[in-house]
This record gives sequence, structure tokens and C-alpha cells, in this order.
Amino acid sequence: MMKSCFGDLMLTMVLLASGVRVSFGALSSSYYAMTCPFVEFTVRNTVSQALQSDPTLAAGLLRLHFHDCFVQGCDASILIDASDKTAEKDSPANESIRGYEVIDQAKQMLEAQCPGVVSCADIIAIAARDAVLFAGGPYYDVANGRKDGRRSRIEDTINLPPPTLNSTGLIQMFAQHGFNAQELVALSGAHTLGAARCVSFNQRLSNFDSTNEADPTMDSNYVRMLRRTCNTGNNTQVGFDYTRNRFDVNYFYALQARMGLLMSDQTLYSDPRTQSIVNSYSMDPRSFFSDFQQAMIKMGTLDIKEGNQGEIRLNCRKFN
Ligand code: HEM
Ligand SMILES: *[C@@H]1O[C@H](CO)[C@@H](O)[C@H](O)[C@H]1NC(C)=O
Ligand SMILES: *[C@@H]1O[C@H](CO)[C@@H](O)[C@H](O)[C@H]1NC(C)=O
Ligand SMILES: CC(=O)N[C@H]1CO[C@H](CO)[C@@H](O)[C@@H]1O
Repeated sequence: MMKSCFGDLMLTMVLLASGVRVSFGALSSSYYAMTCPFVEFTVRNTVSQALQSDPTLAAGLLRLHFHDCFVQGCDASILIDASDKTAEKDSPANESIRGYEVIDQAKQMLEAQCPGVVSCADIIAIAARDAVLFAGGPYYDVANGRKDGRRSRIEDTINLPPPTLNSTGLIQMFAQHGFNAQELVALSGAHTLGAARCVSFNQRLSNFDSTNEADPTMDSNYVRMLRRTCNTGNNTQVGFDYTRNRFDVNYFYALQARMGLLMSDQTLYSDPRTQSIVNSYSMDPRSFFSDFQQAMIKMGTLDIKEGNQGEIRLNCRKFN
């Protein structure tokens, strides 16, 4: 490991004194303290500039981290470009993922400062955290030390939840990654940011369950509004809540008003096992923020590659 124990210790003591979480498994808050001290500063500046010209990128960066971590662990496998279109990002599940250029830009600046030191996986984790912060969400400490993976296969995206899953399916899938129902709801709260394309929910608008009707868990005026909007095409985007660039609890209000956009959103309110959690987050934003922080820290540690299991990519889109 390329870092000084002494410097690490000093920083650890400072962080401990300030009550900040210091390490999680193999990861450490001070991982780059000696080798690339301005890593957080650099990523934050890059994200800040990107969001100033396009605030909707906050959602893109947050989703990028989710899709990275749920497939093969947080190892930047999502970033790989494959000329034969067989990488993770070529999966329909990854269609519409945004923010790749922001990661490239941060990586380029970091390569200039400290070549070959900072992993793309760590950049994604920090960028997602900063995106949430700039959108008005909670700040949490990101521990670093993830290595970049050497595998990115379209078939691995089977680990991502489809938007048509009901609560039972979601609870099962999240349990496979070590999350309970409460963490599922907290993480789904990420949909306070961003939008979905009509293709992701139009199966709910008509002929649902072959009944010729819309999904009965949807508000009927909302159904009409969505049908009108989606007439313009399957790629039309609809925000998950009224404030798509603002990290708040409006997503949970939407679920209570039966205006959850995806089946996988509304089902969290239909199921008694998760409805009470939706209700408590809607009433108490602080508890949502705090559970979201904890769940994001946990998500950021899924299947971390250590040592020889991974590498520090020089270009985030290519294996070394
Ligand atoms: C619970 C299961 C989940 C399902 C089924 C799901 C599914 C989806 C789908 C279908 C979209 C819209 C894609 C499109 O039509 O373009 C989307 C967008 C999004 N998802 Fe999720 N998601 C889930 C959980 C999460 C989690 C855990 C996070 C982050 C922690 C997340 C973050 C986002 C964000 C921020 C967007 C908006 C992206 C943008 O506007 O560019 N999602 N999700
Ligand atoms: C959820 O979906 C599964 C598989 O599609 C189905 O078997 C199950 O009955 C559904 N559960 C509920 C509560 O709707
Ligand atoms: C949108 O997608 C649905 C299938 O999900 C398809 O039946 C329909 O023809 C598509 N509409 C347009 C305008 O492409
Ligand atoms: C950004 C990106 O690479 N998106 C790809 C997602 O998957 C589809 C295929 O399903 C590709 O066409 C997109 O280019």
C-alpha cells in the first residue's frame, strides 16, 4: 500500500476527534492523504462545475454509483467501453445512464496531479456523494481504496432490479446485497432526483395485467397526465417528483398520493411492510437523510476489490 502510516495516523486522529467515520472494512477516509491529498477537492470542483451547466446530472451521477455497486461491486465496471458492445453499459438496463464525462474529467485532472493513484471506482463514489450534497441532500464521509475491476459483462447486469418488480421481488433482490426493507426504501429515496423515460413505466398505463386498464395503484389523473406526456414518444422523460433536481422528501409524498412513477416505486407504498417506512420518511426528513447516508455508505462498500483483485485504471473507460 502506497501511503505513510504516520500521515495516516495523524489524519485518523483528527478525523476521530471530529467524530467522522474513519474506515469501513478495507476502505479508509485518509486513503489518499499522502498520495493524492486534493482528490476530494478536485472531484468536488468538477462535479460542481458540471452541475452548474446541467443540474440534472446530479441524478445521473447518483444512479451511476448504484449501477456500479450492484453489478460486480463498486469497481467502475460500469465505465468500460467495449467495441463489440458486450460491456455492462451496453445493457438496456444501463441505457440512459449519464455522467460518464464528469468522471472522465475528474480522472483527467487527478492523473495530472498524481498519476496512477486514484481509482475510477473511488471517483464515482465521491462524485455521487457530492452530487447529493449539491442537490440539497445529506453529506456523508466516503472512505476510499476501491480498486478498479477487470471485468465488465453485459450479462452481469441481471443483478439490477427491473422497474416492473413488486415489493416482494425488490426486498429479495436487495436482501441478496445485504439490505433490509428499511434500507431498500431509503435507497429508493434516491428517486427524489431525476426522471424516467416512458419505456420504463408505460406498461402500467394500459393493458396492465391484461385487464385493459391502468395499474390500479396509480392515481387516475396521474395516469391521464402520463398517457398524454408519453404520446410524444417512449423516450420522453418524466420526473419522479415535482422537484427532480432537489434532494427532498417529495418522492415519498408522491408515493402517498399514488403518483409513484415506476411500479417499483409505488409498490413500496402498497405493501404494508414498507408503507410505514414511506410514511415515516415523509414526516421526518431527518430520518430519511440519516438512513440514506448510512445505506449509501454501505452500498459504497459492496464487493470491494482489494490489492491484486483490481487495478488503478489510467483511463476509466479501458482496462489497463
Ligand atoms: C429499488 C430498485 C430500483 C429500480 C427498479 C430502479 C429503476 C430505475 C429506472 C427504471 C430509472 C429510469 C431509467 C430511465 O428510464 O431512463 C431509474 C432512474 C434513477 N435511479 Fe433508480 N432504480 C432503483 C433504485 C435506485 C437506487 C438504489 C438508486 C441510487 C442510490 C437509484 C438512482 C436513480 C436515479 C438518481 C435515477 C434518475 C437518473 C436520471 O435522471 O438520469 N435508483 N431507476
Ligand atoms: C410479486 O411478483 C411475483 C413474481 O412476479 C408474484 O409471484 C407475486 O405474487 C407478487 N407479489 C405481490 C405481493 O404482488
Ligand atoms: C412505445 O413502446 C411500446 C412498448 O413498450 C410500443 O408498443 C409502442 O409502439 C412504442 N411507441 C412508440 C411511439 O414508439
Ligand atoms: C450510455 C450507453 O452506453 N448506453 C447504452 C445502453 O445500452 C444500449 C443497448 O441496450 C446502448 O444502445 C446504449 O448505447
